[in-house]
Amino acid sequence: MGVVEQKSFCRVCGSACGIIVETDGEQVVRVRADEEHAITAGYTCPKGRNLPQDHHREDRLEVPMIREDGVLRPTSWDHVLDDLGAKLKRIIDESGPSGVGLFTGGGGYLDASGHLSWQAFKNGIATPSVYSDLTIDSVAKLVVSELVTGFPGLMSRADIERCKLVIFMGTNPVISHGHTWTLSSPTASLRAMRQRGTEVWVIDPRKTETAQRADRYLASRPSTDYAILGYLIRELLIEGADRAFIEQHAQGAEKLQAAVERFTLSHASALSGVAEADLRDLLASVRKAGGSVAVDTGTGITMSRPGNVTQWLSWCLMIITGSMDREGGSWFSPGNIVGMDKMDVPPAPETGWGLPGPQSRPEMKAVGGEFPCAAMPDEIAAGNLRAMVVFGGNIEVCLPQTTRSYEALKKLEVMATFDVRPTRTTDASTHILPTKDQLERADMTYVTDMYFPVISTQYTPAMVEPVGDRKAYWWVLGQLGKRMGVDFFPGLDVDTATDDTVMAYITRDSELDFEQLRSARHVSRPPVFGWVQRYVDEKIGGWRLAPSPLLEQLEGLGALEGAEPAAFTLIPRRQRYHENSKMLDLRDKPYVYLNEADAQTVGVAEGAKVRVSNANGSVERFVKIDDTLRRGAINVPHGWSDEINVNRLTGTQDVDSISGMVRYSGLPVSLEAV
Ligand SMILES: Nc1nc2c(c(=O)[nH]1)N[C@H]1C(S)=C(S)[C@@H](COP(=O)(O)OP(=O)(O)OC[C@H]3O[C@@H](n4cnc5c(=O)[nH]c(N)nc54)[C@H](O)[C@@H]3O)O[C@H]1N2
Ligand SMILES: Nc1nc2c(c(=O)[nH]1)N[C@H]1C(S)=C(S)[C@@H](COP(=O)(O)OP(=O)(O)OC[C@H]3O[C@@H](n4cnc5c(=O)[nH]c(N)nc54)[C@H](O)[C@@H]3O)O[C@H]1N2
Ligand code: SF4
Ligand SMILES: [Mo]
Repeated sequence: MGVVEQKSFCRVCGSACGIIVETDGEQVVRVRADEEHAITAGYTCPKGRNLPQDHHREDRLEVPMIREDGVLRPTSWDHVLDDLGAKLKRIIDESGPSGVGLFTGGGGYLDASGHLSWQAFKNGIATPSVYSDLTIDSVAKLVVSELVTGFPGLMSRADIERCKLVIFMGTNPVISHGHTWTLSSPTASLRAMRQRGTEVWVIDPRKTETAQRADRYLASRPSTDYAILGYLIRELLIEGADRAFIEQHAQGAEKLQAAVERFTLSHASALSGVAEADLRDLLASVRKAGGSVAVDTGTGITMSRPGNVTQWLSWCLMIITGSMDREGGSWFSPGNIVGMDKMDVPPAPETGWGLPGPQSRPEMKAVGGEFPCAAMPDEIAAGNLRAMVVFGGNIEVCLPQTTRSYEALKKLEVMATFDVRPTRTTDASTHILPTKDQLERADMTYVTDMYFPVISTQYTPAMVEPVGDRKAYWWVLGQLGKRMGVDFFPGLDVDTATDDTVMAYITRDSELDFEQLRSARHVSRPPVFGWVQRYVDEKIGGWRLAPSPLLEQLEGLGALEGAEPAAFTLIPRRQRYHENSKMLDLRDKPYVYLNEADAQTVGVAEGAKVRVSNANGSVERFVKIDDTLRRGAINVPHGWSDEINVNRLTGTQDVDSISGMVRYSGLPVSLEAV
C-alpha cells in the first residue's frame, strides 16, 4: 500500500501538539512533529512520538468484557450493555440516582466525545455522585475563581508574548507542558520569552528543568509559597501597587492588607527558606514590571495544604499590580467552543456556593458540581454509592490511600470502565467498555480548548480504523441509554451519528462553525482581554481581594508557622516519559528521588532500596540521587500501580476544608534503608 502521511494532533496531554501520522494500511508506522503547525511548530515530546507503539500494544482492549461468576470474560456489546443497563436501572430505582456515580479521568476528557458523554451521563441520570481528576488535581483554582470573581472555573494564564515578568510557581512546564494552561514547545517558548525581554522566575523546592532555563530560581520550602506572596503583597500595598486601579476595580484591599501584615521580610524568609536578598530582588522585579506581571501555578501549589491561599494570593498580586485580565499581564481564555465570555452566569456569593457534599462526609461540600474523590471509599462503605461508571480513569492509581480506596472499589456492585488497555482499575471492574483510541477517532480539542497560549481549536479525522470491537464513547452511552430508558443525547440519532456529527452536535450552540473547523483543521485567534474585568465590575462591584473563607484559611495557617519542618517532605513530580499511568513502559523508572546529603543521612546510595512511610502506609523503591531537590524534599512519582503506588502514603482524611482536595504535596514521611 505504501506509507500515507496525515496531519493530526496529539491527545496524550492537553498540549495538543501538531503531529504527522505515517500509516501503512492499518499499521501506524511513525508519529513525528508537524513543522507547519501554527502553535507547536515542529515540537513533540517522546510520549507523542510513542503513539504508534501505544496503539499496537499487545495487551490492548479490543472487545467488551463482563464479570460473571467472579471471572472477567470477553463478550458482545449487546450482552454487556443489556446487563449494565439493567443493573444501573435497578440501582437507581432502589437507591435513587445518587447510588450511581461516575469518575472522569484523562482518558475521558481528552476525547471530545468522552467529555460530552460523562456530562450527558451526569445530567441524564441527575446524580450528584460526580467525581473526577478535579479534586485530586486543580480544584483550588475553581475555589479561587468562584470566591474572587463570582464566576466559576476561570483559569488565568500569562500573556506570554507581552508579559514583562512571569513567575512559575509549583509547575514545571518543560516536563509537564503546563497545568491548566499550556506552554507549547516549552524550551523554545522560554527562550523566546527571555529574548523578548521577559524576566522568568521559578519558585520550586526543586531546581527543575524549567528553573534551569529561567532568569532566577528560588528554592522554597514546600507549602510555604503563600508567605512569599504575602510579603510581596504587603510591600506592594505600601509602595508599587496600582492604587487607582484598586480604587476603581477591587474591593477588600484593607482586609487583605491586614491579613498579610505578618509577612515581614524576615518572617517570609524564615518560613520559606528563601534568603532575604532574593525576596527583595523579586519585589524589585515586580515593582519594575508594573502592570505586566503573571504568576502561573501548577500542582505543586494546588496539591499543597495552603493551595487555595497561595492561588488566591497569586491572583491578588496580579490584581493589585493591575496585571489581571490586561494585555501584557495575565488573561482568561474564553475558549471557542465553551465561549465562557458569552455565558450568563449568576455570581457566586462571597462565601462560595457551598453546595451539599457526600452524605458520609458531612464536613465536605461539592465544588464545581462535584464530590471530592477522597469521599469515595466512605460513600461506598456507607452504601450510598453502589455503582461507578469510570470514563477513562485509572482510579486504582490516582486516588488517595490506595489500600483503602481500591478495596472499596472492589465492593461496588457495578464498576463499568471505559478504557483502551487493561489496568488495575479494569481488573476490579464488572464491565469493561473498550473505546476508540486517539488514532481511531475523529476528534477536536474540547476541554483543552481553553488551555492554549492563544484561543485555539483543532480538529482531526481518524487516522486508522478501530481495532476489534472498539466503539466511540457516544455510541456506547447512546446504546446504554436505550436500555435504561434515558435519552443521553437529546436531538442526536445515535444509530446514524458519526464522530463528525457528534462534534457538530457539541458545537451546535457555540460560535464555532464546525464545518469551517473541519475544513481548516485549526482555528485560532489572539488572546482577548477585559471580559472578566467587565464581569466583576458589573456583577460584584470589582475583584474580591479578601473573601472570608480564604482569610480564615490564611489565618489558620499562622498556627503552623512556628513548627519545625519535617525531616522529609513528599512533593509531587511529573516524569518525562509517562503521562500519569500511561506509557510507563517507555523509559522512566519508579524511583525515589532525593538529595545526596539526605541520602547520606538515611545511609543509602544511588540504586539502594529505600522505604518511604507514614501512618497511611509504606512504599519501597530504588533511590535516584537528585541534587536539584532542596534538602528534605523528596519525590515518589505517581502513576505506578500496586505496592509501589505513592498513593499508599496519601490519605482520604487529610483534605482541604473548603474543597476536599487531597494533600499530595507537603506530606511528612520517614525514610529508611531496606
Ligand atoms: N500521589 C499523587 N496522585 C495523583 C497525582 C500526583 O501528582 N500524585 N496526580 C493527580 C492528577 S493531577 C491527575 S490528573 C490524576 C490522573 O489520573 P487518571 O486521569 O486516572 O490518569 P491517567 O493515567 O492519565 O489515565 C487515565 C486512563 O485513561 C486511559 N486512556 C488513555 N487513552 C484513552 C482513550 O483514548 N480512551 C479511553 N477510554 N481511555 C483512555 C488510560 O489507559 C488510563 O487507564 O492523578 C492524580 N493522582
Ligand atoms: N511528562 C508528563 N507530563 C504531564 C503529566 C505527566 O504525568 N507526565 N501529567 C499531566 C497532568 S495530569 C498535570 S495535572 C500536569 C501538571 O503539571 P505541573 O503542575 O507543571 O506538574 P509538575 O511537572 O509535577 O510540577 C509541579 C512542580 O511543583 C513543585 N512543587 C511541589 N510542591 C511545591 C510547593 O509546595 N511549592 C512550590 N512552589 N512548588 C512545589 C514540584 O517540585 C514540581 O516541580 O502535567 C501534565 N503533564
Ligand atoms: S507535549 Fe507530548 S504528550 Fe503532550 S500533546 Fe505534545 S507530543 Fe503529545
Ligand atoms: Mo492532572
